[in-house]
Amino acid sequence: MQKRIFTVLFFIVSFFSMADDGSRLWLKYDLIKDQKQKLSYQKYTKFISISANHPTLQKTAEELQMGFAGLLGTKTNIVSNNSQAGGVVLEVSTNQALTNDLANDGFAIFAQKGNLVISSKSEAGVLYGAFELLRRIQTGQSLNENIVSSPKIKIRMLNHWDNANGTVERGYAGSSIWKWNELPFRIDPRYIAYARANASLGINATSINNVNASSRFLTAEYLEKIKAVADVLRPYGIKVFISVNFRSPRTLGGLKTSDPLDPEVRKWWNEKTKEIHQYIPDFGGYLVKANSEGEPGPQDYGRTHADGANMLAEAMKPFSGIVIWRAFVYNADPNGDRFKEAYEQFKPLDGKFDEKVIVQVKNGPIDFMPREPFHPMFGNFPNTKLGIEFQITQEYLGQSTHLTYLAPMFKECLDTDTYSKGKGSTVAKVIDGSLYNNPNSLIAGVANTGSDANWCGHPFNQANWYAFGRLAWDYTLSSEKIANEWIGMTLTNDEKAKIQINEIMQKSLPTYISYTYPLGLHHMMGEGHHYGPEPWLTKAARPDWTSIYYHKADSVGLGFDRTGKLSNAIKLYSKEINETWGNPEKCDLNYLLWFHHIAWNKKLSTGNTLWEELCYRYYNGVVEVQKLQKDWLKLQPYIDTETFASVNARLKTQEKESIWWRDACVLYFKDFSKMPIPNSLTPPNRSLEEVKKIVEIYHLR
Ligand code: GCV
Repeated sequence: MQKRIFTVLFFIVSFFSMADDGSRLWLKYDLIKDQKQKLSYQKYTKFISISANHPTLQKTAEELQMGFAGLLGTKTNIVSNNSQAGGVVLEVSTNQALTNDLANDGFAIFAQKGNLVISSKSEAGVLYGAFELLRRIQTGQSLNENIVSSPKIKIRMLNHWDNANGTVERGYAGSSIWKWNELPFRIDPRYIAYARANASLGINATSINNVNASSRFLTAEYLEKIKAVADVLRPYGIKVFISVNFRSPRTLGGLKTSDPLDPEVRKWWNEKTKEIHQYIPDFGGYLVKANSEGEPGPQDYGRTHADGANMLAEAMKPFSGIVIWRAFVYNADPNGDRFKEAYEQFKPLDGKFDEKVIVQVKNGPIDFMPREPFHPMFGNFPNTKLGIEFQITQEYLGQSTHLTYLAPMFKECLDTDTYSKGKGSTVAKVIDGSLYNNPNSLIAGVANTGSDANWCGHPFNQANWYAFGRLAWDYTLSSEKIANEWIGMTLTNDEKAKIQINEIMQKSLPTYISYTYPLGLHHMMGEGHHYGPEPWLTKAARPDWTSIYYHKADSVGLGFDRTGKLSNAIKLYSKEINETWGNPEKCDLNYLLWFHHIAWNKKLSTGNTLWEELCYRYYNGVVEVQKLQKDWLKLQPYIDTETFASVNARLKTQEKESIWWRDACVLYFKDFSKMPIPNSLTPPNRSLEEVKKIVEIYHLR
């Protein structure tokens, strides 16, 4: 008897002291401790009723069943068409007053005849409603009010940069989640966990492979593997897309050309598209990176991006799929300005793309830099469907070691006014289709998932996947609200701790920018790996891959003059934007060096000279990281031990590397400014040569 009691006790103790490896993401469903709260939710747990036998409704019911078991400790049966009270009713309906105005994937949740009804016009909408219900229970919210919600953007997508060999381009969380060598026969349970996590946010599309695409993904062997993944994702409302290599008709089809106007090439794509649909009948479509960074494309044959995209659109005509064509293009012109190149290549094509084509534009004109002004294509292409692409993986934002919460950055871009149709013409309204009456709206995020147990490397990087998904559904949500939800579901529901963690998250991006790219500096990172500082990078495979191309430091000052002398990129924006960003006296300091070459001794609105302000910001960034470290330490009692230790250790690295960035940039620019570091700051205790050595180590083979 005693032995049995001991064994039971042992299991209880080891269960509760078990460290959390983060694998459950924000879908932990741990038991709610507050009895009153638990009781208030239990009144709807007698049953879960589904109105039709549909795989998505079945998955929805199972998710609720699992959620209720974990959160509320109840065993809830799934029934069909129940007529009693006290349960959750899942229904696909067009008749409810509340669902009338909903978008197809929208949902309503309301009490009716003693039940809680989740209603939508589509099965996927019911699934999203169920996840909303679980979110509310997980975060302790009341269910007394009706909930009505519709997505603002139609295609909410993750772009995986995953390769056939299992590596992930710009992935910082292990290898690819797709186990190509095991597919199609073994279905890794993580595919299901991945589908649930995305569905919980309303993400409904996934492009499965790197945009630097291998033709291998179009072979029958790989289509069978992709089909196996698509079959797992389908019940969760997620469509699969494939990134394609434009040269595939040659490499795979044995044709002499991949010219998009060649009839044989067109025939090849038509047949390939048909073949794909035999494996994946609801195939989402193609994602294409063409004539960019060495990738093949229609320009190789003297054709335009529109020629290439429209050829694929033609192949897609018999089907529901679309073609997503990326606008991330730039030529290696030492005298040009990369800022303008996508705009200039695409502008003559406005109105020439097939209606099945969406042109996917990065949020900023260069390349996912920590803070970019919005891409000038937004608002200037009234006759082209434009989608937006953000990067969730933090290539330039601390990768897996720096705590950087990205929702404020995504929102800053979406909320900026393009003024293209007068005040209020925000980037978000260009994207959601409302400004130019475009029904096929798209938002994509480059995924940060990998094989690490916690999916994303840094525990806080999960919040960026979460935030992207929530904003893709509704970009009006505040970054504070999103963070609060994520913290509550992932870290702790202690109110005081939640406030402190939220503060850490909100401060994290300005802190990161302060010690890396203050005042609108950009593109000064280590060559190739894009980690750490390398402002002295003068030679690279292309001039626009160096740092000096962007910061233009000289004896006079710092920054890229985009107002007419070197480039007139500012003119791509509206008159209103020219009046602010175009004027160094009025330009938001956060964007100053994006648009202006400012003299070192120029007094800024802060009262400091440019040089002083630069030094203060670099130094302050380090101080802020040290504060983040201290604030995190105070949270230990509220956070699971493994997560706490992981963040704590990463913050130590972050502190060390913030000093690295500060010393590298201050010492390097000092040689140009010829001014001393302000007296109130302690000068670096190493020389520029010593700092440069750190980067050399990174390049050692
Ligand atoms: C997939 C940047 C990255 C590349 C990436 C490219 C793109 O240049 O460094 O790794 O390639 O963007 O978005 O196509």
